[in-house]
Amino acid sequence: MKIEIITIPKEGETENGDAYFVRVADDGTTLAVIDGIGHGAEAHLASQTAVECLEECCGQDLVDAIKECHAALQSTRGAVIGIARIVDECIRFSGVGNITALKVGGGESHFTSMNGIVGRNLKVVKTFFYPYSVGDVIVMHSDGIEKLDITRYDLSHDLRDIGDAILSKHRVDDDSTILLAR
Ligand SMILES: [Mn+2]
Repeated sequence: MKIEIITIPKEGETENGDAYFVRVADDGTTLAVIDGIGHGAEAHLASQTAVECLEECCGQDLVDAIKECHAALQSTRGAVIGIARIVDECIRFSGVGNITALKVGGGESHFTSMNGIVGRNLKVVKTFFYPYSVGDVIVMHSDGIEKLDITRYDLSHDLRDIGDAILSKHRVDDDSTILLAR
């Protein structure tokens, strides 16, 4: 699986409040996009705390990983997190808050996230399951990218080029992260 991620801070900020996590292991490929609430240093601290937590705990069940992050982020302003794990022909997805995540291939499947903020306000966390076939493209992004209609892109192109094109067209005034995997 090829994975490309582009993440850039809000204009005028030196620290990025968005972050990502990737782990390729025998038990599957795990992809996460994290958006620390707000922007700047406090958002950066929140999202980096989540990355450090995932480095420790992401071999676990995804719901448990999010609960671990919730505990770790208590002293921060919190973050929204989407985590996908691809194992054989299945994608598992657990999300809290507004990380957009979808799969393209045989149509579009948008992954379901639950409401809440990790570290602040966590209610129900669930894992949803989606079929995965080789060649399908997984797209995940923060709310620093808006109004993206992925069907307008030729997903057979180089993923980095697609990511650059998406950022140039759909970036808004926030930290912005796009993750593409195929
Ligand atoms: Mn944001």
